[in-house]
This record gives sequence, C-alpha cells and structure tokens, in this order.
Amino acid sequence: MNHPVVSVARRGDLAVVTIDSPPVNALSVNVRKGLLTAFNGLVGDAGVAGVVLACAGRTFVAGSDIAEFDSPVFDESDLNDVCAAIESLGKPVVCALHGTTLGGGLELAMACHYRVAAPNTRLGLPEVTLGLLPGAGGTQRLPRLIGVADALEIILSGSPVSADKAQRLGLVDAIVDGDVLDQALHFTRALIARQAPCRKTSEIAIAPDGGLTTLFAGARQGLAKKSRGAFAPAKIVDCVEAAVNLPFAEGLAVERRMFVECMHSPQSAALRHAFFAERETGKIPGLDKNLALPAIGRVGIVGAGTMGGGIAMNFLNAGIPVVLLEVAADALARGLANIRKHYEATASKGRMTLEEVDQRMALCRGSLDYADFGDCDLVIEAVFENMDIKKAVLARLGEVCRPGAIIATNTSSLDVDELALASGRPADVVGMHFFSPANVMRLLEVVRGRETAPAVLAAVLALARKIRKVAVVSGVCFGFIGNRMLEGYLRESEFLLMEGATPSQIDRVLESFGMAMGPCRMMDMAGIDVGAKVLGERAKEGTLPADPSYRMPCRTLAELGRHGQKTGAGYYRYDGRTPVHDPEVDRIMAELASRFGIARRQEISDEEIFERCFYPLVNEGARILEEGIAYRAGDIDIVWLNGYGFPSVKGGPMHAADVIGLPRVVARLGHYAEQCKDRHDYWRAADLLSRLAAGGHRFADA
Ligand code: 3H9
Repeated sequence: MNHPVVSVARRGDLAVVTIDSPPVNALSVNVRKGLLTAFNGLVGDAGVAGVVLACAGRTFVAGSDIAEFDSPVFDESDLNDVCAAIESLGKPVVCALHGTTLGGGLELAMACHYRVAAPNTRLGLPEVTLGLLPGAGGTQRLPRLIGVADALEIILSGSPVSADKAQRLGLVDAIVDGDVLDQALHFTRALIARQAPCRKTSEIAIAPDGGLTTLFAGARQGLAKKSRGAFAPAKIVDCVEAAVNLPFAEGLAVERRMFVECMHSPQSAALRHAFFAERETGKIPGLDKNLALPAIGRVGIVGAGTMGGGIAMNFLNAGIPVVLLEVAADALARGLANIRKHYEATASKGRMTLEEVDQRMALCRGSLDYADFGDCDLVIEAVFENMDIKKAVLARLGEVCRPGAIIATNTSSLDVDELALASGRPADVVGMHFFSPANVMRLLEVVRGRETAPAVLAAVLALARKIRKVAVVSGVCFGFIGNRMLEGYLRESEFLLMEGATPSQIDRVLESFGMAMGPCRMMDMAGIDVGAKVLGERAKEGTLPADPSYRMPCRTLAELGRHGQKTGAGYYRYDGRTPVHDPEVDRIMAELASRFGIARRQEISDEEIFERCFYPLVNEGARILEEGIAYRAGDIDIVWLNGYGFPSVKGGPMHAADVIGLPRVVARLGHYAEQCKDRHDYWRAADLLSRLAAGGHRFADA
C-alpha cells in the first residue's frame, strides 16, 4: 500500500500531523487534500487539545509543487483553504520547522498559531525568483507578523533568512535544540498549560503609519531601476500595500488575483522552465548513480593568474585545501596576494571576518614545484589558452599526479581530446571550463572527453555542487556549448556594424531584449585582443569560414590596439568606465565595408538587429543538440542564463525560440539567407530545427 503523504498520530492529548512527501514535501494536490482532511477531522475531536504540524525527511515544506502551476490540479484543494482550516481550528497549532521552509511552506507555517524551528532552518518566500508572488497569504500574513518594511524586503529579494534572524523579526517563536518534533510537542503543552490563545496571524493589525507611503513609493522606484522588466516585483508591492489598506479577506483576494496573473505570465513559465532545467543538468544519460566516486579532498591549480586565482577561491570558500602553482616566485607571490586582497575587500564590506580571511588563506599553499601536486586528488590547469602550452602542462601533470587523480583543463575552446592524449592518461582527463570572474560566475561547463571515465565525470559533477556551481556537461567541439553559440551572435553583430549599424544601436537592441550587456560592450569588457587571438588560432588551424570578411571588425580593432575597456578604446571610446560613441569606429567599419564589398545602409531596423544576432545563436544551439554535444535544450539554456547574461525571464535561448515558435525561426533564417546572399552557409537552418518546426514541435520536445 502507498505510504500516506499526510498522516495524523496521537501523542497523549496532542495530535501530530505529519507531511511525508519526498524529496522536499512540496504542497502537491495530494498533500493539500491530506492536510484538509486531517485538520477538518481534528475540529470536532474533543480528545485533542492541540496540534503539531511537522514534516518527515530532510526539510519542512519547501513550497507549492512548482510542476502543478498552470495545470488543472492547481485549483483543487486551494492552499488558502488549508491555511484557513489551520488558523480557525480553535485549538493551538504549532509548526515544527526544519530545513528549508519556503514559499507555500512558510505560508502554511504562518497560518499556524506558533512556530518553533531547529537552529539550521532557513525561512523565505522565493516565489519572485519563479516570476510569482506568494499566493497563499504570504503577502498578507508576513507584514502582519514582522512589519511592512522587513516583509517587503524578504518577499522582493526572495532570499531566505536564518532561524536566528527569523526569531529576531518575530517570525519564529522559539529556536529549539534536539528533536524538533519533541520540542514542538513540549512547547504546545506549555501553551495549553498557560491557556495561551490561538494567535491568528490574519487578525494582527498593521499599525497605519504615515511612513508607509514613502516606503511603497521608494520600493517602486527601486524596482524601476533593479528589476529589469520583471513582472512580479511590482505586483508584490501592490499586494503588500493591499495588506496595509484592506481587511485580510480582501487583501487575500487581491493577492490571489495577482498570483494567477503572474502564474500565467510568460516570465513565470520561463523561470519555472529554468528551475527544472537547472536540476536536470546533473542527470547524465547512462551514468550509473551508484558509481564509487574518487574523493576530492585537495585540489591543485596550475597558474595563479586571474583565472587560476578565481578558481582557487571556489575551493577555499568550500574549505577544500588548494596547492597553487606558478613558474616564477614573483608571479606566485602576486597571485597569492591578489587572492588575499580579494578576501580583505570582502571583509572590509563586512561580508567576512579577518579571521575567516586568514583561515581561507591558510588552506592555500603556493608552490613552484609540480611534485607538490603528488597528494592532490584533482589538478586543474589554468594556463594561457594555447594548445602547445596546455599540452606541455597536461603531459607534466600526467607524470606527477598520483594514479587515480583527476586532471582537468580549463580551456574555453581547445580540443579536450587532444589535450587528454597529451597527458598520457586520457581516462583521467576532463574539461572544467570556468567563466570569469571564476569565483563569482555560477556556470561551469564540464567537458566530457571521448575517453573521460564515467567516475571522473561523476566526481567532478559532485564537486561542482559542493562549490556551488551549476555544472552543464558538454561534448568536445570548438567553444563547447556557450562559446560556440556566441560565435554566430558575434559574427552577425560585426556584419551589422560593417553594414552601418552603430555599436550603441546593437547594444541597445539586445539590452532592451534583456541581455545583461550587448555584444559590443561585452567584447570591450572581455578584451577584443582575447577574441582576436582565438580567431588567429582558428585561422592557423584552418577552421574559420572561407570568408575574408569574417569577424574583421574584431580582428581590425585588435590590430589597432583598441582592445576594449582596458585600453580606453574598443567598439567605444571610454570616459572612465562609461562607453562613448566613437566616430573613428564608424570610419573603420565603413572602410572595412568598402574593402569587402559590403553594402552600407542608412538605416537598419531594431527588428533586424535582434533577429540577425539571435537566430544564428538558436540555430547553432540546434546543431549542438543534434550532434549530441549537449544532452538537452534545457542544458543550453542553463549555460546562457548563467554564463552569458541571458535574461532569466526569457528562460534561455532555446526556450525563447520555443516561445517565438520554431516555424518563425526557420522562416526568418530563410529570409536572411536571401537578404545576405548566403555564400558561406551561415543561414542554413540546422536539420533538427527544420524537422522540429515542420512537425510542430519545440526544442523542449527534442
Ligand atoms: C510557491 O510556493 C507558491 C505559493 O506561494 C503559493 C501557491 C498558491 N516543487 O533543488 P534540489 C524538486 S512557489 C516541485 O535538487 P536541494 C527538484 O525539482 C515555490 N519540485 O535540492 C528536485 O527534483 P529531482 C516556492 C521541487 O537540496 C528535488 O526536489 N518554493 C520543489 O539542492 C530536489 O531539489 C521554491 O521556490 C517544488 N517546490 O535544494 C523552492 N522544490 O530530484 C524551490 C524542489 O527530480 N526549491 N523540488 O530533480 C528549492 O529552492 C530547492 O529545491 C531546495 C532544495 C532549497 C528546496
């Protein structure tokens, strides 16, 4: 027989209602039904003097079941009815919290009359991160419990707070050591003994305070700057304002109306897609979940430059000792000093203590000798992006690393299989492509070589989780998933420049779509010389298209010493950090156009700029999928959302293409093939894309 997801047990004159719905006790329709049945059954039970609501497993309820939004079961057994049944039970209901009490879970807890929590509990309303707002009384009960300003901050940020902070705010009544259920029972008995009232959160009055008008106006102003076109945040402010101005039941109705609007919004669909896609990335077809994984207790890094140092910090932050190697003593000293400087800057902002700075630095051992990698379980090379140099490093690592140790390359584009062979032990080799700044960016592309051992892949994925990266597995190809797709995007933005668009027009169009930075600003920031160097390497290898005008703006600017922000000029001229239009760039582009017979136009529409940059990106994504370089379209989305500043509310390029409709994508590729006289096959739709479009399918179905 199936285990019930909600059960009721007696402990003397107390009832314990337990939710047991792994993995995170989400409030699926069955849980909601179970709770309604349980609490309705307790109303008339004269033998029950009080109730404890608790959860089995690793956490209290982590929210409503996200998979049920927009589905017919969403309306069955409304969570608001569950909350009302608890609040009006007529005998004290105490919630026993542990783990992550989030979203609908916290709303359930706030409908209880009292809350006790284990010390490690985290409490929050993360709905905004899913393009939603709390839809079961969260916006109405939280301000009543902790005040309007703190409630707004918690709901708008979506970030959970610690149990300690929750207690200080008045969200939690007690933090208890030991078994949280036993302690909650104890707490409930004490309440009954002193005839404490059933405190209904919905009946707490919010003090009408003149300052609130300013608070709401300030919140709205802040959103205009920060929330980059996000739909839910403004509605959250409206709901909290309704909590202040309307009776509870009316406020609740406003909240529900706005919740439903958010739930049906494309933004929420995109963010929910990203939530599940991120969790899918770790599921590798054919990879045995029960593999014995090599433990990674010490990590070596070759190269103490910006990249190597950034990579090192990930491990130091997770308490994993690092051996950092450089060839020369002064470079090593500089690398170590940079890491310390970074930590000290963090400490000066109050985000860590000086003692913690010392603790982290104590985990980091500098070295000038490869032999010091002898006790490392993983060594990552982060040297200059050049095949010969990297091969030499890999060969050396193949010799010095102990048998069974993992060897990783941080290459962003080179052939991992070739590098793996150079090590002499290709089964131990894997790509770990960190993104700069490596201690900040969440994305890690894990490149699975032809011979990478499954246990090596699994160990690196597990490690990625430990250092809080979102890891996406890519096969071997030029640029892997992200940089390979970037190529088509940059190619077209550079053709558009030669045809007469300006850097600021191109950036404006893509930034208004939501990209964190347009392609020209991005290249100026990343370094035009870096891009030109990769193009140079590819020219040597003979892997560039046979098109003399290919990416010429980048190559020309690099030759002219316009390397971007760091040299004060690139696609823009820089006034400090502010990009300024530079007529010299217009002149250079016009000259390139005339050299390569590219027709200049007076006006290029915003629509064309968007489509010409975006559709090649999607088309390359389709090729990556059909070649099996990425396992799923969602993996590609996660790469772009976490490594390339793609707007989260659009769900990633493949999801965005699904929303636009694949037949339209194919039709527009065809349109530009004609317009651009496609001699180099830039605009030919990928077979997979054509097939999906013709069959009325989406990438999500591929
Ligand atoms: C809400 O509550 C709306 C209400 O206001 C109103 C309604 C009217 N639903 O992340 P993990 C799955 S909105 C369904 O790997 P961790 C997840 O997909 C919700 N499934 O573990 C994964 O499945 P699988 C507000 C969920 O330990 C498995 O659980 N709540 C949900 O790293 C393990 O997840 C949130 O936004 C869910 N709510 O992190 C919280 N949550 O194994 C969302 C998880 O098949 N959840 N799953 O891949 C989280 O932030 C993290 O999952 C959590 C655990 C911190 C809980």
